[in-house]
Amino acid sequence: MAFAILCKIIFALLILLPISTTAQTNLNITLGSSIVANRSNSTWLSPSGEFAFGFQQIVPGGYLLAIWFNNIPERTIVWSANRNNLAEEGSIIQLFQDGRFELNDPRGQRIWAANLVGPRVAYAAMLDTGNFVLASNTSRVVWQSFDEPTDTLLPGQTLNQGQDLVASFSETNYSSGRFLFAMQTDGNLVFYTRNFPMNDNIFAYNATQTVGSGYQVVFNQSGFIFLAARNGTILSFLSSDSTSSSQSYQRAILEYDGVLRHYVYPRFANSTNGRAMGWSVSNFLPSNICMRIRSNNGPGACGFNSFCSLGTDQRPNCGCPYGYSPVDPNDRMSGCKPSFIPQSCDRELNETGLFSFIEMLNTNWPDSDYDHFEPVNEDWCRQACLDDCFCAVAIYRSSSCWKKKFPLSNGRLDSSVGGKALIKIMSDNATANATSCNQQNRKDRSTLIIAGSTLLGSSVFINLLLLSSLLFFVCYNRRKPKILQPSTVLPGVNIRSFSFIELQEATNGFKEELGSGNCSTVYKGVLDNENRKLIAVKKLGKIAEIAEVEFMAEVSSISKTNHKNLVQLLGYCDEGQNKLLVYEFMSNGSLASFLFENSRPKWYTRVQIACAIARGLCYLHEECSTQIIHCDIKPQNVLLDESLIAKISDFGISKLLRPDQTRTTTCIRGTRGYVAPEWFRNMPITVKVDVYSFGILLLELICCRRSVQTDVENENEEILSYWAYDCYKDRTLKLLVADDEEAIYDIKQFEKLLMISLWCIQEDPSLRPNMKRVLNMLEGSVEVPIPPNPESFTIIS
Ligand SMILES: *[C@@H]1O[C@H](CO)[C@@H](O)[C@H](O)[C@H]1NC(C)=O
Ligand SMILES: *[C@@H]1O[C@H](CO)[C@@H](O)[C@H](O)[C@H]1NC(C)=O
Ligand SMILES: *[C@@H]1O[C@H](CO)[C@@H](O)[C@H](O)[C@H]1NC(C)=O
Ligand SMILES: *[C@@H]1O[C@H](CO)[C@@H](O)[C@H](O)[C@H]1NC(C)=O
Ligand SMILES: *[C@@H]1O[C@H](CO)[C@@H](O)[C@H](O)[C@H]1NC(C)=O
Ligand SMILES: *[C@@H]1O[C@H](CO)[C@@H](O)[C@H](O)[C@H]1NC(C)=O
Ligand SMILES: *[C@@H]1O[C@H](CO)[C@@H](O)[C@H](O)[C@H]1NC(C)=O
Ligand SMILES: *[C@@H]1O[C@H](CO)[C@@H](O)[C@H](O)[C@H]1NC(C)=O
Ligand SMILES: *[C@@H]1O[C@H](CO)[C@@H](O)[C@H](O)[C@H]1NC(C)=O
Ligand SMILES: *[C@@H]1O[C@H](CO)[C@@H](O)[C@H](O)[C@H]1NC(C)=O
Ligand SMILES: *[C@@H]1O[C@H](CO)[C@@H](O)[C@H](O)[C@H]1NC(C)=O
Ligand SMILES: CC(=O)N[C@H]1CO[C@H](CO)[C@@H](O)[C@@H]1O
Repeated sequence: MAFAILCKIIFALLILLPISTTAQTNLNITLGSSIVANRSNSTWLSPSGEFAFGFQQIVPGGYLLAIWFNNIPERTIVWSANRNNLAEEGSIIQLFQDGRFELNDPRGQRIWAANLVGPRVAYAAMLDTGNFVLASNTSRVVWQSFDEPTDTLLPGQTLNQGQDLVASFSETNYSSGRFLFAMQTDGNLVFYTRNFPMNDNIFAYNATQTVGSGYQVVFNQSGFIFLAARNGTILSFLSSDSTSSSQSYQRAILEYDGVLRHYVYPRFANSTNGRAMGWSVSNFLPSNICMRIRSNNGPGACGFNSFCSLGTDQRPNCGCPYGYSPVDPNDRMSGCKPSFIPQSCDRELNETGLFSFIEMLNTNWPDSDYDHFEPVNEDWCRQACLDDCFCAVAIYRSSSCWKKKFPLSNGRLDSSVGGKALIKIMSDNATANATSCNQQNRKDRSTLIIAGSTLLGSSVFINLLLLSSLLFFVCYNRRKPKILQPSTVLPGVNIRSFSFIELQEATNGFKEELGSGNCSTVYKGVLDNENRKLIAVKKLGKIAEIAEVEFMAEVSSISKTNHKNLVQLLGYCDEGQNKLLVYEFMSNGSLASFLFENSRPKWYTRVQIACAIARGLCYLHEECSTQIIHCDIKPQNVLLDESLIAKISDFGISKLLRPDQTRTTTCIRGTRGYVAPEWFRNMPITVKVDVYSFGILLLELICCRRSVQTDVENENEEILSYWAYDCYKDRTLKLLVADDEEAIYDIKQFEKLLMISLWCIQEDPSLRPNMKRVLNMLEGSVEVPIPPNPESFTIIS
């Protein structure tokens, strides 16, 4: 994800890159002068060189006639003439002999012209204030860019009655967008949502309430922005910055997200005042746009069916609820569409059973409700929405239940909202119900054993628990485990309770360490009285915080699992601080060492391991009495027994190992391991995080290399998931397979597994299949459709 952002930044920089060098140095632009929109990048500069007038190429072959900051690498645009009608290559801006100032395309069709009233123009000039002027022979200004602002005000500029700023459509599309900041002729200064693409205004989301007194917005050279009356009295301060414009570049812009921001950029390295060299926000209005836009028609701040929340950087983020995806992945404000087919109202179909709810706290779509009930309880509210095909979302708050219908508008997520949104989505299990994962075992066992004989002598139980670098132990189960009393003997559970002394003896005083992670260490042991059975004893450290109840609840839920692709829990020890788990010992160590530390294992063995892991996960997700999300699927957490049967370890304990209650997102930037993108986002964590990790693991299995490998010759091969998609898309599978002859021989199967893994690593969790479906695809009982680009889901929250 970080990589994708970087790419975007680089792309944006490329677009806005160095133009100039061929600027004219004479300050008066004489009659007859012109600039052609082409690669020669000629410009007219202001005397100091700080501002340039000319063409910027916005899209290939599409030029914007603009003014920009020329002395900073960003080349920030502050004004443009033809934002809604880009000029093609070869278009020409010309100051004609008769004083007309016009932009024409190569065929002479007029794209834009300065609206001239008054004496004849004698010359033009780009001024150091950022104002481009046309003046008469007596130096009277006939036309100036400051009188036709686009979205930006500069120091020295005023916004007068009847003038307004119109936001750009998006960060990179400079067309007129969805918001307006208007100095009205009645004296009121108002922010409006625009009825895009029409020019009328829908909803005022902030206003100074200065009808009759407001006259103009002034941005003065000391960095103050205020609303003044006709007699000069200041009616309202909008912003101020302590650095004057001699120390910093400044601008105020109504940005595409509807927020007016006052930006500052230090002119010299010695005048940064602790700021970074670059644009930083000094002030912004309104303080929380997400909460202010609430209109009866129109989508709100983020588009229909989306929700808006203020990020830590105080910028509005647009998000889609779980189960929804952006209408246009390239336009974060385009709104969201359900990724499922909404409930049918056909009574004969009765789809009630196919739908369930996702909960979002502090979220609401005010004004989309069509029904309100009170006093009711939450269960009643859920059922009422479930039974009602018109109900898209129910809001439950203090004994009240509101039913909401499509399209949902004015969505917001804010701590002041309170209550709970119940978002009705089609259950994952309802879409893929074809074959059960119990219908398995057709191909695997015999071949596994054959393959097993040829392999490895090395393997000790290393890396059992390299919980290591990744900091994600939080895992939230929507189905809460049943709470047990601490003293209860686990009912119906076939595991032993060990004393600490017993385990101390079995491990010879915790002598032979098999592996360790942040919060636990694993030791090898042997049970003397049970046929010298080998065991692995996991000692949980730093667990003073683990509530007794929670430990036993987790042990109970783990102990109820029983599947041949899960490492079996044999017992536990719970004596105060001493909390240990006893597992069967796995003689062939971890998949990580099997796959990466020795010669390449057989293709067929690797495929069987993939199927085995899929079966284990499918069981955890769908078949145990308490659904278990693993949260940390990776080769280190898959162990191999003496017959090379893969077993998943460390499931069910993610809650016990969390260092704190929050998702920690530090240290992850830039690397892309096994962690699903929703960990970084404000999205619910579901079983789909395991599907994602499985997808990465599957890629590693078929390609027999690590998901991130930095010592490769070709940079675009570093991140396996990106490279794999490229190879898939470009039909260059051979690059991926490399010299793996067995895989080359079975290239059809290789491609199928690749396609399955591309489905699993979709950034949008709702696009990922569930594990049952993954298993069906692996087993061949379900076709594998063409996977989309995993990255096609943009970063929206
Ligand atoms: C740009 O246009 C000018 C004027 O037509 C021409 O002289 C120049 O060669 C062109 N430059 C490029 C790079 O096309
Ligand atoms: C004009 O700018 C483009 C990219 O911004 C650059 O590739 C090209 O070399 C520049 N042309 C001249 C004549 O400087
Ligand atoms: C620009 O032209 C005007 C009018 O011809 C003249 O008064 C002025 O001195 C010129 N300025 C410069 C810097 O050449
Ligand atoms: C400016 O131009 C007008 C005609 O447009 C002419 O009458 C006047 O004398 C000129 N003034 C100067 C200072 O050249
Ligand atoms: C910018 O957005 C507008 C409105 O959606 C669209 O019509 C136009 O094609 C876009 N321009 C570019 C360069 O993408
Ligand atoms: C200036 O105008 C404002 C608003 O119209 C008014 O309240 C104020 O009294 C005026 N001040 C002076 C000094 O005239
Ligand atoms: C800008 O406005 C502020 C606030 O009224 C004032 O203190 C300051 O002197 C003004 N600066 C200039 C250069 O006019
Ligand atoms: C910062 O450096 C610039 C030249 O780079 C100089 O003109 C300016 O006076 C310096 N400002 C301060 C506050 O030292
Ligand atoms: C639809 O099916 C559910 C059970 O899935 C049942 O409770 C409900 O009464 C049915 N509704 C109608 C209208 O038949
Ligand atoms: C799907 O799962 C939900 C709980 O997540 C359950 O209530 C529902 O009955 C399941 N539906 C089917 C068709 O298995
Ligand atoms: C899913 O399978 C269960 C039995 O496993 C069946 O009762 C249910 O009707 C199926 N649901 C769908 C939507 O096919
Ligand atoms: C510029 C502007 O209209 N600002 C106002 C926005 O709304 C807040 C709260 O109502 C006012 O305090 C601001 O003055």
